[in-house]
Amino acid sequence: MPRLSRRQFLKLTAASAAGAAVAGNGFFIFPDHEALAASDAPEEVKYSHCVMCNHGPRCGMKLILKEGKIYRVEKREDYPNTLLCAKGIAALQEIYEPDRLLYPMKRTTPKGSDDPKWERISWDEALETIAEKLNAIKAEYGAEKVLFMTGDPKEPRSAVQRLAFTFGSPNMGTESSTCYKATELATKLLYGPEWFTASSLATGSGPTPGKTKVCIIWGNNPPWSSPFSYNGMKNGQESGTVKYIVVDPRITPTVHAFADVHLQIRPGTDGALALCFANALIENDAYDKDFVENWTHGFEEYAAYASEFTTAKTAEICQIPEETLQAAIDILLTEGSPIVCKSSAAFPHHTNGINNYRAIMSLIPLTGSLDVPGGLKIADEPLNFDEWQMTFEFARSSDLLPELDHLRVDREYFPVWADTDQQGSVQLNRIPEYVETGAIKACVMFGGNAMMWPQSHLYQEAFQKMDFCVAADFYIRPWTHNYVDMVLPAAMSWERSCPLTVFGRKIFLREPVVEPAGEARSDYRICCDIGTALGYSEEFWGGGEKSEENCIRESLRHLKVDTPITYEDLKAASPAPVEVPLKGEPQDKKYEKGLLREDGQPGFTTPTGKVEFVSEILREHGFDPLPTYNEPVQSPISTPDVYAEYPLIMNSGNRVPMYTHSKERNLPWLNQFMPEPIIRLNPEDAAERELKNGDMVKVTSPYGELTAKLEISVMIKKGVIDMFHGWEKANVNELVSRDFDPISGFPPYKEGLCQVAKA
Ligand SMILES: Nc1nc2c(c(=O)[nH]1)N[C@H]1C(S)=C(S)[C@@H](COP(=O)(O)OP(=O)(O)OC[C@H]3O[C@@H](n4cnc5c(=O)[nH]c(N)nc54)[C@H](O)[C@@H]3O)O[C@H]1N2
Ligand SMILES: Nc1nc2c(c(=O)[nH]1)N[C@H]1C(S)=C(S)[C@@H](COP(=O)(O)OP(=O)(O)OC[C@H]3O[C@@H](n4cnc5c(=O)[nH]c(N)nc54)[C@H](O)[C@@H]3O)O[C@H]1N2
Ligand code: SF4
Ligand SMILES: [Mo]
Repeated sequence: MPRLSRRQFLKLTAASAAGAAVAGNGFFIFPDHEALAASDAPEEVKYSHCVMCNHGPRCGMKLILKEGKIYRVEKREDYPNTLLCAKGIAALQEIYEPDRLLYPMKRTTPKGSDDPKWERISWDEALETIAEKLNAIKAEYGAEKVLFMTGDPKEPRSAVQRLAFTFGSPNMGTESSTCYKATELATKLLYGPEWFTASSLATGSGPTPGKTKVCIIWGNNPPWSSPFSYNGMKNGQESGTVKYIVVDPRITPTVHAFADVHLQIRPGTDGALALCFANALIENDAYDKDFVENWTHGFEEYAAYASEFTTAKTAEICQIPEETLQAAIDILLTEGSPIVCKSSAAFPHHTNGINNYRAIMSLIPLTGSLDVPGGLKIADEPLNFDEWQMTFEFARSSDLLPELDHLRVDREYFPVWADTDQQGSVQLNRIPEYVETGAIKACVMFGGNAMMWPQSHLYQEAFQKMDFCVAADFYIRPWTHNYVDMVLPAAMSWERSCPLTVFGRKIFLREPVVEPAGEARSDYRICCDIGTALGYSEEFWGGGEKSEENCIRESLRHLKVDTPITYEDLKAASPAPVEVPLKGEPQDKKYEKGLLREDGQPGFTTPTGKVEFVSEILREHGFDPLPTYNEPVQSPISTPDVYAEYPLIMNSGNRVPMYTHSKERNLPWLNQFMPEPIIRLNPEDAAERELKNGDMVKVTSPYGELTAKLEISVMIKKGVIDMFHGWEKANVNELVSRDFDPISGFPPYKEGLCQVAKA
């Protein structure tokens, strides 16, 4: 323990109680920290947000500085989150990490060679080169040949959209090609493509104390994946009036904390389970006839199809004991409605993902739980911020995108996705095909990660084959950047002020707390600098140091509110937010009042104006319009021959508390908890293979293999493996197939087959 005065020590430990628990390697993260802590220099307090789990500006942080350096982080007072998690506390190590990328770099060896031999260049040279390359591609082939993309960092998205659409390319995509967007697509098919209806319903919600009767949690583990939403769910539970059904192949902390009944389901079969619930509700007359009659489309067809999913048949499909399934059904029948379904952005990682999720979300209208107190609420009078916290008009998805829409590169592969997307998020999962066919020739990426995709090497090869590829990141990540031409240093959360932070109707200005490291620039500034270099000086205010402020001003200029809110208003209120009041009272059953449609008519924005149990959009695209249950493309039932050789189901990418995807393994405060890749097996599966805890094992699938350390755990269902993604030396995505869900284009990360043996 470094020497501290008693006063300083108490302050430090009290402030970071959670930090003390995780900070096994000591508190200090750069050499002068110890001196800083001990010094009598005055403390400065500043406020910001944490983005360590990529949720955009999220948990509020109070930062304590001395001599311009942050030496302590705490939870921000009066802010809607709990204590900081281990990753939030370790953000201090991330910002002062010695390996950060500090300058623009260009490769000096041809793409394809193992070592790019990076060479430092000036920002001027970087921007000139980028402009020259992109403008040349635009002149010769068209602007749409340039792909703009972001990886999991949500913050840069609006600025990257503005850049792409101003340049003339509709081809801007995000990592939500594997995340949130499929839950949103499924809800669009049910409730209508209007953005705010779909986005406020997409991942469901937790229960309202005293009002909700049943909460069904489908494949979501918030204690580890989003501690801030876990607390909201806990409040519902403490009211004592809500019953919980948890559906998960693993016995997670969520199961421990909530489940009245836990359905330990076979991965990928949730659609069958949801149809079985629907059947039970319909057969027992326990559904909302009034809502169904007046506000839904296709009920007869849906009910007839659901009737195939008897308890006995469903128990067999889902590999759940019939009596446990019956116990869940009994809860639904005896408790009544409203019910809520809570799921996650990562839920539809299946070949039948959209339809499974449609079947789940159909339970909401069936039980009359839509937009009623205690049910699944549609946002009241949403502000016109996009999902990434700047206005649509700022992102220019409202004015420029419609003109460019016909040039989208994804429509030929995933037309339902392309046709229902108004924000401008092309489906990225076919990047290798886009490059192979010449549809894409260059890429500008912010926080991209080739390891996020199944058969990752194909994406690495695609970046390599492009005429030009530039990536902005905090670090040089060889697994992606070895395949690009240039890297740009990005400023971290505490070094930047964009985007705005928006919670409901509260808007916070986030002011930078410290200077960016080296020559790092914020993603918003990088977009403005590139835009200006490309020749769009007016649209990007000439780039430069005032870029972020200019972006915020432009975003606020378009905010649809009665009294305009200015940058100065936000600055005067900071660190407190400016709150935009609702016009009048919150409304229930907005569909009855014409509040969901632009034409002011009652109903929904679907083709029939009703909630569609059978989807007319899907029918028009040649798909079965029902929320059909299809077996995973590879499974014990659909491919028994593959199953004979690979008898374990691959459940990959379930979140761990200490890492976010491929990030944070370089931070000692986090790395100590999981220093190497592990794979979990149920004790019976391990015993059958004569494996012991800690053995190094080889995991093989028809597509690839890897080596990891075995952890034997009752947490995982027999017959299924559990492995986290994002490990460079054991990338589970090399084992995952590219059998995409034909509606969403999502990869089957959480199904597929594999085998485990001693290495
Ligand atoms: N097998 C399997 N694969 C999966 C999943 C799964 O469950 N299983 N989940 C999928 C899902 S849901 C997701 S969201 C994706 C994850 O998407 P990824 O893009 O793989 O996420 P990360 O590994 O966090 O990589 C983000 C990169 O961005 C950089 N970065 C972080 N913040 C910023 C920033 O603000 N600006 C810039 N310029 N760079 C930044 C980081 O340093 C890192 O290199 O993975 C998908 N892949
Ligand atoms: N610490 C940390 N937090 C994160 C992230 C991170 O990488 N690390 N990533 C962020 C991102 S981008 C996302 S999308 C969210 C994801 O948030 P969550 O979806 O809550 O992620 P998980 O914790 O993996 O929970 C998914 C659960 O689904 C279960 N499951 C797997 N297959 C099936 C199935 O077929 N049916 C059912 N019913 N359950 C299944 C898994 O066993 C697992 O317990 O987390 C976010 N938060
Ligand atoms: S849950 Fe943890 S990592 Fe995520 S924003 Fe909050 S403190 Fe940061
Ligand atoms: Mo995600």
